[in-house]
Amino acid sequence: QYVSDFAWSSATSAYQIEGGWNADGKGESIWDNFTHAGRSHNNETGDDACLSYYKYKDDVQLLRNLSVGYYRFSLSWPRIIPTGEINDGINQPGVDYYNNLIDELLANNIQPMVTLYHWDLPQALQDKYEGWLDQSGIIVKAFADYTDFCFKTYGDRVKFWITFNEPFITAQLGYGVAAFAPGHYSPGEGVYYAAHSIIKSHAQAYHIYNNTYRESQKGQIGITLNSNWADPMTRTDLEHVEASQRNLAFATGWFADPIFGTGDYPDIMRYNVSTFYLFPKLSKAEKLLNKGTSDFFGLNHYTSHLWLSSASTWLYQVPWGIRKLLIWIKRTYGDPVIYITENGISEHFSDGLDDDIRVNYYKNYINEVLKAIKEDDVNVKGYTAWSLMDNFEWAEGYSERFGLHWVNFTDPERTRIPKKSASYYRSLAGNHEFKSPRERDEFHYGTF
Ligand code: GBH
Repeated sequence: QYVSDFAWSSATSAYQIEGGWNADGKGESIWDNFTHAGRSHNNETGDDACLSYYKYKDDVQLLRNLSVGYYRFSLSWPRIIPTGEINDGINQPGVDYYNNLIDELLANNIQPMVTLYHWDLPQALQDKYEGWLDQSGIIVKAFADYTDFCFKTYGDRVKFWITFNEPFITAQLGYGVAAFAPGHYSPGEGVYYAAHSIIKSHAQAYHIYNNTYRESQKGQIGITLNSNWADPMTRTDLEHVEASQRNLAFATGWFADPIFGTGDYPDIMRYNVSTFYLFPKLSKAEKLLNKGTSDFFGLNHYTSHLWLSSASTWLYQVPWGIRKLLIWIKRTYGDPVIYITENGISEHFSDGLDDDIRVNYYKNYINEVLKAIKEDDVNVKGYTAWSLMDNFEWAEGYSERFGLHWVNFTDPERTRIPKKSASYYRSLAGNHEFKSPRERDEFHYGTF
């Protein structure tokens, strides 16, 4: 099955692969701080990770061997602006690192998809202003200045921008339950205020791009949300249907309604939260500023509630969940262009190159994406496999491997070796194909 102009991609993020945590003038991020305080699995850190700060040319060759046309990676804000505030100065070697990576990608015919914020806030912004909890406007301004600098510096070559990766996770895990950096515990209230300033920051960045750079640079800009599918246990029992709707509103609508919908938070969310806590308000002007600020719906999808498991306790294999979710996004948010910006599965640290679990996962999930495109007319323009290589899995350290490439973390060279899934993914991306109908039927009808 051939879908023309489909963007095949693979992804990583700065803190998870770069290493060089304090190299050449980089500032400390909240993840440096969090892991140095021993807050992740086994006290593991991203100090070295996959050493991609030094080995980016090797990474580009991995991508080339995968035959993908795109690479989704993120910029480390404190590598570019060590304190987070541009008036304190920029770090030229950090700026150059991304210039070199972008040039190397383009020289190999791979288009950069750049995430501006994949969780590694400059620690100084956390210390001085409480990071995303700040409601004074300083954090919004700092992010706006940073993104403006990135558009100006890299926008001649970068045509696909993602402002935030999974703001839900930053708010909920970073400022709610404190499982992720910066480890601030405020589940009832802080969590909603962190989200509030992220949404405003996103909108500012979008308008800066739209007003100042879009015409000359001709790129797209949007946001990536994570979303699980919440299937109601039955469709005939109202309680189950409402539980599913509540879950989708709290997990996805929280950010999607302001940006892709009405401009405001979902009513069902305000109603439920306000019963116990203060829930932030968006003014009329703010709603207008939020509404429509994404050229595409960036979707990170891994799992649905609840079926076959994996190495990650939260990740169940439910291929049809992605199709249902895609249909739901189409219906709820007016048929947006959708890029799947992450999808993937983990294995254990001890697992090796024969990753049949990942081959099957990709086969089944990508098959459901194809059905959503062909049979349900969902406007999916791209698909991204998480991840290009095994890397630092946040609070789980190195205990979970998500890569198409296996990384030897005890080898100072951090050698990367393609797994079985790399050649499978290459066969799809290289042929611009999903997969043969025979295989598709076998897996679809055989397994589920
Ligand atoms: C994505 O998040 C991230 O964008 C990426 O950086 C990450 O490596 C990848 O997924 C794989 O996890 O407290 O039990 O919920 C996906 C959402 C958020 C799911 C954090 C796991 C932590 C475990 N992830 N969550 S739990």
